[in-house]
Amino acid sequence: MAGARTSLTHWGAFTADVRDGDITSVRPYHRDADPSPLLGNLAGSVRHRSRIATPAVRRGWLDQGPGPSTIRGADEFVAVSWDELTELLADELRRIVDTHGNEAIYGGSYGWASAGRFHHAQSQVHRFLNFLGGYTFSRHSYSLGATGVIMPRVVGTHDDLFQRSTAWSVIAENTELLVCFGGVGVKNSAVNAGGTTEHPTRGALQSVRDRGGRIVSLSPLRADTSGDCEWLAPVPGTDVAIMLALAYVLATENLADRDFLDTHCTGYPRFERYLLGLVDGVAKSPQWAAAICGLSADVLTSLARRMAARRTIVMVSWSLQRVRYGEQAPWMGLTLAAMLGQIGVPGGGFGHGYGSQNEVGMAPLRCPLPTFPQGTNPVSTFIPVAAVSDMLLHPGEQYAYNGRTLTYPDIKCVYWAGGNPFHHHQNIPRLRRALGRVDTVVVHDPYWTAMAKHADVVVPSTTPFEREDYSGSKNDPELVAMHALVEPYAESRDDYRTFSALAHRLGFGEQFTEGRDAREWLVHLYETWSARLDFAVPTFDEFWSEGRVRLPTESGLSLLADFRADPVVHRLATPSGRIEIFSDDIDGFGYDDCAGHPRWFEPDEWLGGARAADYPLHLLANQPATRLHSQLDGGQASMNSKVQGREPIRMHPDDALQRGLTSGDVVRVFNDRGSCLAGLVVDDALRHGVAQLSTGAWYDPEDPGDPDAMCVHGNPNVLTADTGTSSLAKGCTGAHVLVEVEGFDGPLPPVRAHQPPTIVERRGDRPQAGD
Ligand SMILES: Nc1nc2c(c(=O)[nH]1)N[C@H]1C(S)=C(S)[C@@H](COP(=O)(O)OP(=O)(O)OC[C@H]3O[C@@H](n4cnc5c(=O)[nH]c(N)nc54)[C@H](O)[C@@H]3O)O[C@H]1N2
Ligand SMILES: Nc1nc2c(c(=O)[nH]1)N[C@H]1C(S)=C(S)[C@@H](COP(=O)(O)OP(=O)(O)OC[C@H]3O[C@@H](n4cnc5c(=O)[nH]c(N)nc54)[C@H](O)[C@@H]3O)O[C@H]1N2
Ligand SMILES: [Mo]
Repeated sequence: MAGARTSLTHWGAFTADVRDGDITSVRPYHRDADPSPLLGNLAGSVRHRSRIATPAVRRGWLDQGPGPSTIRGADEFVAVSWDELTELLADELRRIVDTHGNEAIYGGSYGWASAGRFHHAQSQVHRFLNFLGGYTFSRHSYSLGATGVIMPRVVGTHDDLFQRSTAWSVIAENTELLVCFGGVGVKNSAVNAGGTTEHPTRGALQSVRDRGGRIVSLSPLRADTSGDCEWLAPVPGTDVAIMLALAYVLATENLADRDFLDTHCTGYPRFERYLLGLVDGVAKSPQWAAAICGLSADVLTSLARRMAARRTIVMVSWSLQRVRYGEQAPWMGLTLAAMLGQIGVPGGGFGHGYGSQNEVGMAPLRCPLPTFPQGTNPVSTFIPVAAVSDMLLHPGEQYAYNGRTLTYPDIKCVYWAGGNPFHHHQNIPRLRRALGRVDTVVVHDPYWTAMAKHADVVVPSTTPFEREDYSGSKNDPELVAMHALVEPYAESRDDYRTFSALAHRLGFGEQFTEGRDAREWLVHLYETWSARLDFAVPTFDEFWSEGRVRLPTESGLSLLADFRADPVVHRLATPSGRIEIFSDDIDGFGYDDCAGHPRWFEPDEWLGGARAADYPLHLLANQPATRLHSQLDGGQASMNSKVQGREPIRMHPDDALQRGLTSGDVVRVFNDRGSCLAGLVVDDALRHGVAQLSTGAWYDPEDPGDPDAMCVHGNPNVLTADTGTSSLAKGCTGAHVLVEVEGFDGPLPPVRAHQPPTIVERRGDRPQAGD
């Protein structure tokens, strides 16, 4: 059958060679101009030793029953049969619901899991829990916690900023100056939620250069932009001060577009009073910003003048809002672009996340996608997603969020499928204590991640390569068939099958499955989708054998072009219908950490603050170039980058020299929250005083019984602060943290991150997992 072995990941489409039940090599999709190096993690991943072979239950939970426990993460597991697992888990869910109500189940289950639309773990778990009677859910994402709340308030949308962003083709043809806060990195644009078949970023940047356009990358790391650019390396966390200084030059040199500010924005005069120092006596001048950001006042002044003189797009990466006061950078970037008056002009204006994810700059589809219905949640209790530890540790407490006062529910069961909180959450020692408070932790995953090791009930899922599915992204032109490449490993099952069995046992099997198996759902979803389209697509069978369907897209978009052309007809979904440089609503909340207009707040974790006396290195805990988050950390591309088996940490030569360290050393990275080992790479392509340790090395505590144990592998989330962006959004702030680094001279602890925990057989007839 033609294309029988095509599949796809969040980082690209490919054809696979398989042998002995595993992928041996992959070839990227031939139409992908810039395939992702992350494809290198796939070979050997299906039968990797870190796979979960059988259902398993934590010894203490099995023997003593559900309840709070400090031993999670250090206990042994008992292998059980699927029938036992289904019975134990269904009974426990029934107990929780009957005793504590559905609100006591936290089913936010954040995480990326697989690109397939049917076996999308979050959709599966949410549909299941909805039929169970509901669950406490989460809002927003770790990706865009601050943006998700601030941008709808000030520009009336969140999704459109990405899905209807100015097309790369328009930038390639029109932009003269790209000013990229956080760079415009091709490492990140490798990835797109729901999969991708094209990677245009590198090519588009080259087209800009070929036309004589210039790229200014403001980032502590040179690697954040591919190819030639003007690299300005400010002190991390100071971008808002830089943007204010640029705005100050525009305001004081008569370079701001007053017409655009009058007709399309509201509140500029109030913001300008702050900018000029009429409110607090501090003019936000280039001299003021220079002392904060470490770039010279002349550089800032001349950049502002160049921006006003050319077709300029202000790009703000998502990383800039994953910090304390993260609401300010996207809001100020938008304000700066509004002052330049080029919003809605081809190739000018504002962009958020070019180089953060591949969808930005890709043309949107002209049609919907097939989707697996999740049903409705009868429970209305939710948390902002990164408040998970706060919630578990503070049941019944009130907190401020987006103009409201909410109360944390009393959670008894944490149910996770398709995410890894020991990857994504901050302050892991605190997370471990928080998880210790609940009665039951359930985790579905194909791999023994740290989250699975901290669970009571462990459900072995299949990988996307052991089942059938298809991709789907609102900004990718193809729907790709994900064929089953190999048989499921050991006793692993897809999440749909697990939830179907649980649903049957709990009495809502028919409602959950609607009588369909997975293949029948794929056909059903495809056929109901294709019947709604106003153009013809192949039948399911044709699609399945062809391996792909090409879908129509909208080309040549410029963000907010309609609004620019007619701000009355195309008013924004903000209270004023305009861009809100001053928001009466936000001002009215009276928060001391987010005011009525964008402004500079001194971060807690930055080199200009008091903490830097003890922890003088600014660590960027950014997304890894070698994998997607924690996924396939044991794969070849990821493992090749490790130093003595530890995640690489990059440091400037001066900082290494000062500490007597050289490349290849194992170092201890620490602050008052925790510590980890990492492998040193000395590199002059970052600003001095800055270190970089990507997320994603699997958490590997030296003593699994001690929540404060050192991670011997290099997970930066043992160091990061579990603090929200502000009272407005309470978004994730994991991007930055202050640390100190020293040589590690003791005997090197072994890395056990990718090994299964101890698993015992309950009865003699069952195989031992991990063999
Ligand atoms: N310090 C710091 N922390 C951060 C960030 C940062 O910048 N700095 N970035 C944050 C961001 S933006 C994000 S999005 C998060 C990402 O955090 P996550 O999305 O939680 O990370 P992943 O490693 O992608 O976790 C996905 C898990 O799903 C599993 N999985 C794959 N397929 C399936 C399946 O079919 N079924 C089931 N049940 N499981 C499956 C994988 O094995 C993996 O364990 O991290 C956040 N954390
Ligand atoms: N390869 C790969 N790609 C990914 C992911 C992955 O795990 N691996 N994850 C995907 C996901 S879920 C998301 S949400 C996006 C996230 O996209 P981003 O949030 O944009 O990604 P990061 O890698 O955290 O940050 C990008 C760069 O911003 C720079 N930076 C950090 N802090 C500052 C600062 O204060 N000022 C300035 N000027 N620059 C700063 C860093 O040098 C960093 O390399 O990435 C996506 N793409
Ligand atoms: Mo993300």
